[in-house]
Amino acid sequence: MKLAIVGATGVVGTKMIEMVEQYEIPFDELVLFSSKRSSGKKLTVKGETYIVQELTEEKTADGFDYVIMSAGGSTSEKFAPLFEQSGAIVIDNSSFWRMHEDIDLIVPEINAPLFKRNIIANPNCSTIQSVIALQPLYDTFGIKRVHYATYQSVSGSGAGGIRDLEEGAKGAEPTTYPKPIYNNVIPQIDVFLDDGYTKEEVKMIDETKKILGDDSLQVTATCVRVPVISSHSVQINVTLAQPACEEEVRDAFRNIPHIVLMDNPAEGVYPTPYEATDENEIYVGRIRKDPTLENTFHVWCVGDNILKGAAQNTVQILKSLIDHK
Ligand code: 11C
Repeated sequence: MKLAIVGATGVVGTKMIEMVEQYEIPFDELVLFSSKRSSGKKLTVKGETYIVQELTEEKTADGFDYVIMSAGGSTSEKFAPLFEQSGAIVIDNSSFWRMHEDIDLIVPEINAPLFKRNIIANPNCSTIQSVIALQPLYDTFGIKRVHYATYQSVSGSGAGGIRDLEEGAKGAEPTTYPKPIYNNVIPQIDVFLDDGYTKEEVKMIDETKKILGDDSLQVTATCVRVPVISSHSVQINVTLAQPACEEEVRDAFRNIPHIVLMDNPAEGVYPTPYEATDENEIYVGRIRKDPTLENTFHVWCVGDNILKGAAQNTVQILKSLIDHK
């Protein structure tokens, strides 16, 4: 099996390499690609040293079976179809392909690809952890409406976001964000659209419906950047399709291997980015009834945005394709 990792030197790419090792992806040949700027760097995978190569059009025809990409929308737009035409299955972490009608948008715990095309999209990080938390409720009670309020870490913006926070603490001006993120919160993630929503908010709304396969779902979102390095937090206000009590909602999260329920506020037990960072599971807690709306609950959800939100989900998709081949 010949595997390519595109964007190998980035924040997500380096975690993809760790995940390829952790999930024991059985490749015979591996090629690491980056932009021209990062080419020539040396990276170690499974004890072997690899020199990162610049991705060019010619190299997409080098007989790859699988390609995992995290190199931004324009790179994915151009190169994913070239790899696909050369016979590879591409799993892409950018936002470019996600909402195309013939492209699968996959969280392996929830849905499986239909393969109209051989490009599979990895969802947005804040969407992945949120749909992981919603799925048990969707399956048990049905869901009518969802309101997300996010508290997203700076690693979601890659190295530039981490730099803005760390250098901002020393007084530097921001270069990635429109305002300082150090000692601040910014209610803008990605660009504003004509209706006043941001692109990140629209991603969460559209991708949630696509992954759960339910266009009738009412979803809205406000996405906010906070001065945290790793792990996104999402406050989910969810209206169920049928009545339930708090304990039944809590029970829906029990015994699910990829979810950790931390919900005992009286003992100070609830999840924060501190607990979720570097962990593969999604954490939920602070479950309580919202008395202002019928059948409605608050669920607090925290997940490592670089792991399950990006690199881990991508490599889990790859593993499930290899396992079911
Ligand atoms: C953030 N969620 O935290 C974004 C990063 O569509 O893959 C991921 C952007 C995307 O800034």
